[in-house]
Amino acid sequence: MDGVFFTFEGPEGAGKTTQIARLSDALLERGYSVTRTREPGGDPFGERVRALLLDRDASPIPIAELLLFAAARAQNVRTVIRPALDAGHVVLCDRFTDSTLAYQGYGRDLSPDAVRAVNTVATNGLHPRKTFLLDLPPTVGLARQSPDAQDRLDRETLDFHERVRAGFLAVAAAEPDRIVTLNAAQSEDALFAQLLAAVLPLLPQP
Ligand code: Z5A
Repeated sequence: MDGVFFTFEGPEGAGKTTQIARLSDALLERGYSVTRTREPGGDPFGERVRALLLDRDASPIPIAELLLFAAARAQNVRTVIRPALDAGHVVLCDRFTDSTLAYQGYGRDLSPDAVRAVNTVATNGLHPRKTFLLDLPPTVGLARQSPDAQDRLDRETLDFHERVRAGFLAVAAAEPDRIVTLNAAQSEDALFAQLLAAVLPLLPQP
């Protein structure tokens, strides 16, 4: 049986990690097998690429940054996501291809066609069944983080983060059937209730 692939997107501090953890628990309680993963990251090699990408002292040029995110994704798709889907799991992935369009496309101003082409190679054509965009203003998300914990991308300019948010919203507007936009400025409980109500009808019986 093929599993179901969900991705979670949004600006920094949107609450993706919090909501994925709650959703995972809720699905496990209902008898589903769940695999959680994240990008960049996922398996040991991807986590090493993540450390390099988020290092405050790193200064990759935009195209090198794009290709490193893609390298981590290629690894995650083939070693974590695809095997879990083949085993019938619900796969919850913290960030995926829409982050690349938003950050490297809109944020870094790389050509959207180039970003899409790289995404296609990295994913081997795998698409999420549904994507949940947790949207909130960058000022709100950044205020939720401690400055000490901020990584290289968190520390970009407010203008960069505004372009990223606009990128996410543009991608969501272009693909309304796939991407569900949720207001991430509301309380954790209210957001989770909306998320769970959107997810459960998409799943087969466990
Ligand atoms: N990136 C990229 O450029 N290109 C790509 O292709 C990919 C990624 C895949 C990855 O880091 C970075 O890589 C990211 C994009 C880039 N960079 N940035 N900036 P990440 O995914 O680890 O980065 P993040 O989004 O900044 O993670 P985060 O700060 O951990 O955010 P989150 O997971 O969405 O939120 P959280 O950890 O659940 O919550 C953050 C805090 O807010 C925490 O204290 C919570 O308790 C609190 N919180 C959560 N929900 C709420 C609500 N509803 N109200 C109030 N407070 C809340």
